Amino acid sequence: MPFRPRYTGLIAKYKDRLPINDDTRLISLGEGNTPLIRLNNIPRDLGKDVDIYVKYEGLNPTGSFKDRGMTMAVTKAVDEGSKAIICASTGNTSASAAAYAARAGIKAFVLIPDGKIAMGKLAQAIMHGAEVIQIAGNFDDGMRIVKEIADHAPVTIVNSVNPYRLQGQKTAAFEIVEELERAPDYHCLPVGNAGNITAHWIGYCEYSGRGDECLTEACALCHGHCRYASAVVGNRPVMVGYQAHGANPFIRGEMVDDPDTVATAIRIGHPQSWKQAWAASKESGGWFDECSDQEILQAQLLLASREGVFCEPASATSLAGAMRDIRSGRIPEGSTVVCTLTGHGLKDPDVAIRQAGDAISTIPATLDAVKKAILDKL
Ligand code: AN7
Repeated sequence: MPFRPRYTGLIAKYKDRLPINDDTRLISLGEGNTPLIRLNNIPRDLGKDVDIYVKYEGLNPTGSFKDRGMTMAVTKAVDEGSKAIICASTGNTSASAAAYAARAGIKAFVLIPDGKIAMGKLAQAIMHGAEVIQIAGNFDDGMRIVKEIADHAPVTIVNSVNPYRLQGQKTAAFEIVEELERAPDYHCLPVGNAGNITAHWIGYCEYSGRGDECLTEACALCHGHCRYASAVVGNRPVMVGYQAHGANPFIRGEMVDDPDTVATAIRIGHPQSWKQAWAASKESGGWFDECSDQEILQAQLLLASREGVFCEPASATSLAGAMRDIRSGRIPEGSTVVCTLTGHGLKDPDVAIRQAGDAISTIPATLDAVKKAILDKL
């Protein structure tokens, strides 16, 4: 056949592995199928023999990995007759919820922390017609309220406490295994609410399972009887989660009441998938560690300037941590490492310009001045 079938999103592709019926109306924007980019310059600069890949989830329809979970959550919400969805969000979940609600023709309510969300994400929620409710509190306050609201109003929660979200998000692990023809040795992710690290582990476990037996306690849906597990691949990665220093409950081993970091996406102190993420970490032989805001911003700039890949600050946490652990040898030479880049750099132009904007100055609009400017830099 001369043409390949049109890609129509991850539910269509993985419907045999998702809680979906053949006649379910799919709410999709063509999410998933994101590039797995092999880094060239950074491993060479590190002087280490490692293969580092970045899974560029910023290329999903709304610019973050949240779309993988949202297509599932909104598809199920509509299937179950829901007319409205709600989430608390540091920004990306609200952008995604707003877009998929628009697509489905239902209402989205999004609770965002006052003043602490990146401009691009706010613009998305507004443009997609969500009801934006700004609260004088942080993400964790919003989450607490949203979890109670379902008892008081006919709305479906689409935060990752909704188990369908993680089912959609697990497909990122499937894609990685299919491209590498094995699981990586290490998979590094930024951790906020801890849904994504949990979802990836569920995906890897399914692809390495032997049948109806579930290989992980991280999955809240199957209760030990995984319908989907099948031996696609023999290995599973070590799962490594990195947090921002100011929002580091997994490093402290307890909840953090006043989280703060430049990476506003992961400014979360009370992660909802606490137990599941610990299960993923322990079962895989992994660990959690933290990065300073400065390390995060340096990694973001390095990736953009040395590899041509622009991710948002929170996303760069995975690479910042991985580089440190590669340098120290905790991630040994010879390893294949995947870092998830959870969101696109254009989400948060303010932080980027604050960081790199000094490079711009104004000169006279003359040939001579421009010529001099170029020759000075060559
Ligand atoms: C870019 O949008 O929680 O550990 O409300 O936007 O699965 O929570 C965002 C989280 C990493 C952390 N990178 O993922 C929200 C929200 C980016 C993010 C995370 C988020 P989880």
